Amino acid sequence: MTRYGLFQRSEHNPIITFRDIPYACNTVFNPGATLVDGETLLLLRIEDLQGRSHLTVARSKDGITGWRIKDRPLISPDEADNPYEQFGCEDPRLTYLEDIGKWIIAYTAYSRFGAGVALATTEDFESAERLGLALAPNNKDGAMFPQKIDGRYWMLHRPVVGDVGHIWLTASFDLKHWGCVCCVIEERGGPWWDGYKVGAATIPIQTEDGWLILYHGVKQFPAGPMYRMGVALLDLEDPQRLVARLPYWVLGPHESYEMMGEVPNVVFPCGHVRKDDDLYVYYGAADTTICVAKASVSELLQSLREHGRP
Ligand code: BMA
Repeated sequence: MTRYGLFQRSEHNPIITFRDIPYACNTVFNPGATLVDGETLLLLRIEDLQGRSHLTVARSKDGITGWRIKDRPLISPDEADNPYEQFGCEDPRLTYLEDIGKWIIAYTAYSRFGAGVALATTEDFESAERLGLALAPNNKDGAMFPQKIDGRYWMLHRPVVGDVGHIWLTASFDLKHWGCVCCVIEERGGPWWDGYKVGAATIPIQTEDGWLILYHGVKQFPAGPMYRMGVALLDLEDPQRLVARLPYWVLGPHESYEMMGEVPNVVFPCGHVRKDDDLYVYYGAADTTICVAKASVSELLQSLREHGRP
């Protein structure tokens, strides 16, 4: 792994490209991630040759090499007569909920109505059951917390109103009805690296200091947007309270595979796998390939203690 700052990129990057997919496609990016039976499982966002995205399962023993990729999608806009995902299923985030013994897949359902947050469940990643749209358009970046807090399920999400996109929080007793809506991480405006839009990256990570939140921040340049990753901390018992946020980004487009592609200058993480103190973050590079970078959870927390503020 090559080390710059808090995150080190794998020397195998990009770890998955369209050439690894066992059927014809355009690009593969923005994967959700989880551990299943000790193996890393990625739910890949694959863009087909019509321009629409679907979600396909990949597995690897070490999470970096030797990917075994399914030859058909787990969730695709074709298989369901679902008007809210006719333009595609994008950017999945995977959360295992012990109380129901299933993973929740939160993904962006894209249609002529705009982008909304859809949920599905799976027990084995062989088949998935749709719960439908949880949050109406325009809304993206749904990322569920891995356990109930105060008797409720919680989810980060990013509604867009006009040109403004902050990270909000919502809660539910039954995974169907969502309420208790509040804003937790704001875009910082002006020239900030996360001044234009922010959205959850991977699902929240439980630590001794609070819920560690990886998020993407967007800065608008004349040549187009720049997507980078930052970190923040929410209170463990009351995730509505922002405890700290780093002023600087921790991963941004520097390598050629992040700066060139379908959409240049994008690192867009949707999944992580934690192995003790090591955090492997899986991200889409330039909306074209999949990469991984590693950080130490204790170093991220130390940086937040030293440089973070609410
Ligand atoms: C966001 C999402 C992501 C994409 C990113 C960069 O709005 O649509 O899926 O990776 O833009 O193009």
